[in-house]
Amino acid sequence: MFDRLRLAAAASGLALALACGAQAAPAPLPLHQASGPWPSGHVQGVAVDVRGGYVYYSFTNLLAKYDFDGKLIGTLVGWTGHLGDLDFNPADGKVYGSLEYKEDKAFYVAVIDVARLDRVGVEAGSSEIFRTVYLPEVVKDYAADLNGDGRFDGDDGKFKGDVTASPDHRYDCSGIDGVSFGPAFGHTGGKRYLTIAYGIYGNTSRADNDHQVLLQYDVTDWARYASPLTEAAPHRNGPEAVKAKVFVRTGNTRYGVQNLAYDEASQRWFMGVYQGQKPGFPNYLLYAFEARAKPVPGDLVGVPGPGGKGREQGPLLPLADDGLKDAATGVRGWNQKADVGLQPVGHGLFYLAVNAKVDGRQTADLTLMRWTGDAQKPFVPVTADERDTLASAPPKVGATPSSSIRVQ
Ligand SMILES: [Ca+2]
Ligand SMILES: [Ca+2]
Ligand SMILES: [Ca+2]
Repeated sequence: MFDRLRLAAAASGLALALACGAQAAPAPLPLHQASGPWPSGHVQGVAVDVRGGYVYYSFTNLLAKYDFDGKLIGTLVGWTGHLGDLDFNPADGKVYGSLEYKEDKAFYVAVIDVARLDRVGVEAGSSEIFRTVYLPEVVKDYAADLNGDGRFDGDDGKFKGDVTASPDHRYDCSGIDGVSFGPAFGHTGGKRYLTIAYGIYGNTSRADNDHQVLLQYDVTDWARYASPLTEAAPHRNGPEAVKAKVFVRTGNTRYGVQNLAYDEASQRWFMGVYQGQKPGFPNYLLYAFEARAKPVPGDLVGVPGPGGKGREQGPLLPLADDGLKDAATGVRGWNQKADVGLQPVGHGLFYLAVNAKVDGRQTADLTLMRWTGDAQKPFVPVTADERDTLASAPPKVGATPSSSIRVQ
């Protein structure tokens, strides 16, 4: 009897698996996709579920889900914080995004069960699909009383008109934005870690804000922290420890790393930024570092050491030896807009977003592009033929991007 039941269950499971397997593969990667106009903040980042065939857009206080045909599948709304950059985690099918409440000194990763986002206007606060994990490490740096006057001067309205005026915030941390999964720093393979980049205020008169700061977390046991967010009483459930914390010296960029993305094809991390304003730096728009580069302890230039003596020491990652090069600083990068949407999708293909405001509403336009290796023009749009050729080729894992097609 039980055996028969078990057999029946197995048979129905098989039938289900066959039905799923028989489902049409998603449409090919769209060459273009548009989202909006939305009555929301501007687009902050995109995430792509390549196998499932979905694109996710963060519009600050709205998350939109589309399929590869451009059909709107659902939206998630109803928070007042700042949802920034995103990434899709194929291991659990969830979208991870940075979420900031500066006034509450509360920074979270939003963990969104996007498979269940199937209609427009889902309220995050009352839905089980929206969970948050608190990040004590970020709060410690953001809320540091750096000048030691016994008071934390935070971004709670008192610096209205000039949010960079606070003398506090370690490393000038303004919170978090860039989010991406990728290998442990110094490695190209193995387990994937959630990697989160700080926002950094654009105070051009400070010297301690010239590094990007990146944290890595193992999210395997994050179910124990993931909590519903009640904005009136922000929770503090999150991991005390980070797996890694590294520094990358690019020169100050306003609000740090806007978009963080790990490209499997080139085994390289990309950081899209708002342009910095310090005259001593080249102020590129896009920077990169190699996954294989080992963090090396060294001086954090401009950051005073303990007791104000010497320089603070920290694990440093060098920028990738590619792209434009500033002779004075040695800083390398590209002048490529990558601040509101940068998402590699394999085979040297990337989505890049541009944003626009139409009658007070926000739009995003995505274009599928390929890496060129050209320092002046690192990405160009692909045609359907180029996409199909690249996407059907065996993945070129580990190929240096610039070695494939170099047009200098
Ligand atoms: Ca942003
Ligand atoms: Ca202070
Ligand atoms: Ca990202």
